[in-house]
Amino acid sequence: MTFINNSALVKTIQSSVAVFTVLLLGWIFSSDAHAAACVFTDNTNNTISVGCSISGTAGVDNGNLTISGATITIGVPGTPATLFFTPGNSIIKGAGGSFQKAAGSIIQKQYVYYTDSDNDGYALSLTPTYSTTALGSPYKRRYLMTSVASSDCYDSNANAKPGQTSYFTTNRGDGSFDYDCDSAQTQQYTATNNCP
Ligand SMILES: [Ca+2]
Ligand SMILES: [Ca+2]
Repeated sequence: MTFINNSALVKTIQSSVAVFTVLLLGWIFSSDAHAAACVFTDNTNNTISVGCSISGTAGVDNGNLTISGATITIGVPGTPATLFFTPGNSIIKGAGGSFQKAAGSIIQKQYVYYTDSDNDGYALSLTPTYSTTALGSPYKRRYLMTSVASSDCYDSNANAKPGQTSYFTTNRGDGSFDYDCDSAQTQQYTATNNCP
């Protein structure tokens, strides 16, 4: 067995450990990319005062966004993101407010739409459409949707939608009686009786 008793080697290892520790702590504490995801509320003015991060595309539909005393981090290196605000609204930098944009990340004025052909507030697809110009029907702005958490199972009949509690005597239009979008056709009356 060989024992190494080389003070230069020991110092090199010690300095390497120190450098690694500094880098690790820097990575942990300097990056807002690990901040929680920003939470925005549509159709009202939002104020962000705690650092948060954005991945993908996020923003406020029909409301102003004020950043104050905190940093909004948009994207991470290698994965840019978009912070949007809608036409007629503003992004306001208050005292101590800032943005940290990864390369390729943008702040953009644009609309966010969903396709809602039957105008029941539920979209057939939960993938939004972003546009810098206003779009008409069947596009509906996100803040006007009833929900973008559940999709419309049939976008050609406004009575067929998530949460529907009424029953109907005719099919919704495609032969199905699934009006509440639970992927089942539920009968209101299931008992069978003989007429006297
Ligand atoms: Ca719909
Ligand atoms: Ca529908």
